[in-house]
Amino acid sequence: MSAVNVPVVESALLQIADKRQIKTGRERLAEMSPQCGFGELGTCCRTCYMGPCRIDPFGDGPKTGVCGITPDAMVARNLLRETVGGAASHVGHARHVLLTLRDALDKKVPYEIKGESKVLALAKVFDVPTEGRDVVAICRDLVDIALEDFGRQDELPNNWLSKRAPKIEQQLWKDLGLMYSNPHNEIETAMHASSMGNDADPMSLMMRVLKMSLIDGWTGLALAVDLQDILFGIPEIGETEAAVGVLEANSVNVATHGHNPVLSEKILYWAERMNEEAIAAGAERINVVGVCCTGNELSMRHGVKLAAHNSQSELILVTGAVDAMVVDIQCIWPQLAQVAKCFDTAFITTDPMVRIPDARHIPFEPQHADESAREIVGAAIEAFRRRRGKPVDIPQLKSKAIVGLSLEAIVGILSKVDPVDPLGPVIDNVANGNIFGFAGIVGCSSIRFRDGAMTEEMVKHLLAQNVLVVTTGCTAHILGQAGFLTGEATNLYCGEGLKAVLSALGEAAGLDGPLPPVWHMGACVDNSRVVDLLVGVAARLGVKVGQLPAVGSAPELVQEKAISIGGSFLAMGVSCHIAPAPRILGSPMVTQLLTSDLSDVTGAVVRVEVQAERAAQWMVEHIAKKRDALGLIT
Ligand code: XCC
Ligand code: SF4
Repeated sequence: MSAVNVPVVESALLQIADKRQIKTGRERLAEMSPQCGFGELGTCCRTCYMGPCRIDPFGDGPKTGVCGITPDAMVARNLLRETVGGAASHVGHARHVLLTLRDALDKKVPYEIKGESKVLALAKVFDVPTEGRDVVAICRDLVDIALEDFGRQDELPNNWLSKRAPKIEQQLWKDLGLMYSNPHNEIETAMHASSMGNDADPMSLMMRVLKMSLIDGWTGLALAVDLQDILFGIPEIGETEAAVGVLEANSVNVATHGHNPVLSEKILYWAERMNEEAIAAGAERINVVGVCCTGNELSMRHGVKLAAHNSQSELILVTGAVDAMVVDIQCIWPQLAQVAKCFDTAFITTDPMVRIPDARHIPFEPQHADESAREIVGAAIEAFRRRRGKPVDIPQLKSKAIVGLSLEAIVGILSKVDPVDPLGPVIDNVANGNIFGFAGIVGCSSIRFRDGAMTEEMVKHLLAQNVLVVTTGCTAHILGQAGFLTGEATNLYCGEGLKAVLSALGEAAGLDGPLPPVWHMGACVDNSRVVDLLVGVAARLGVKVGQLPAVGSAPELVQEKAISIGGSFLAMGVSCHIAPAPRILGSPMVTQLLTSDLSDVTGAVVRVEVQAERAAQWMVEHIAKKRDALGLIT
């Protein structure tokens, strides 16, 4: 079943699954095909019980829903609900971290402030006085500001938007009516407006999509990341390894999966302290590895090894070597519980929102974080006891990976080249074309694209043309496994200009070789770090973010969250490539807006392209246009 160019890790794991007769997502996808054409076009509506209604925009069938709604409005309304799903996920994540931080300050939960410098940096942004005050007091003010953002009922804009986002763009958003107050009110309003018999104007609905995306970007991503940095520290550059070969046959392997480091940080903490118990059970040690975004969080801050991206989450279980897979929220396939049952693997859910039949549920609340984490690590040791002596099948495949490139870490490296004007050398190299431009390649891993190695192929083309790549999310796992997060990749794939810059930076950073050509900036929420980087470069150049020679891409779209993140880039003026097509093609109006007319509104467009080389080529051409407009050499 495996095509020739299936990435080697998947190919090895699929063979094991095949041998053990375990069905995988690829087979379920094949059984599901052909998938629903109305759904793909976005012209299927189930909003009320006169429906479901479906419109074939290309055939002779009905041209509106039973209620008379047009395909344009139907598509926009469906897209809005996807964006709400994404924003609700990120805002919920941020709020959980916020409440944990609040309780930490009152010593009600066993967490403390590890990122003092972040507290001070944010105090500046939010005009919180620092003179003669201790860090807890300053942090309390920040927490109050964030809490107020969740409660405000008036028209005042949300603080995390108005104080954290760049001012020029805010003026545009104000003019477009996109400024928001309380994210919960807005989510309610969006669900209300998109329920039966409300907003039926596609343009109005699309503005709601952009507004919801801003909520995702600022009260979701930025807030979550800012507060996580306060609680767990700002990531620093470090080295780790990626791919299934990081599992160890004779160790207690604990795979942390999900998104929220409030859980995984504690698992790691206790795993380090329970090694003796593991050794008593016959193991060499406890080996915590990371899956998906919480894996990225741990690798960014602690160099924890990266075991699998989302579409490999079931595949690493077929090794039989994962003793516990512990999950928090988002992107958890229910199938994992079924695969775990075939082995001694303890599949452990922890969040009341994520209950999965056949999973073991160990509730994790920050108040009892230590007890729960100990119980979870204990369950992993127990599972190892059961597994001990049985054969496991771990493909010995892994790559080195440099991680931890937070904005602060990047500025730290650049400061060694120019302490007074850290961004100066970057700007010079953009101007002379050594760095042709920037691409944020982010988002999920999709079995619909894995077999063609969509992401890896795109990145090769971009690097050859001197485009510096930053990455987050499951894309970072993909690129890590393929070796792109190493200095060798710089020598292997980059054009001469980019190679020269990265070699100089590698030396400045004290690395043996060049800096990698792909910078791992974290989990999906850490796309706010990408935004902060772009905002910093734009400010230094005195231009708008949308004028930068920069472009985004989600080459293997899976989650609603990727839609709302993409929307927040579009609102900033950053154009985005995406594959597969979002569910908009059934609406001529929405398609025209996103692929073209939006450039007159925010300056950005969406480009759908499922072929890697063509996608990369579009990105390079887009960057070239931006360079032209800035009068830079192309
Ligand atoms: Fe989920 Fe974040 Fe997508 Fe991976 S990249 S499939 S969202 S885990 Ni965030
Ligand atoms: Fe059909 Fe309109 Fe009801 Fe949607 S809201 S299901 S289009 S009648």
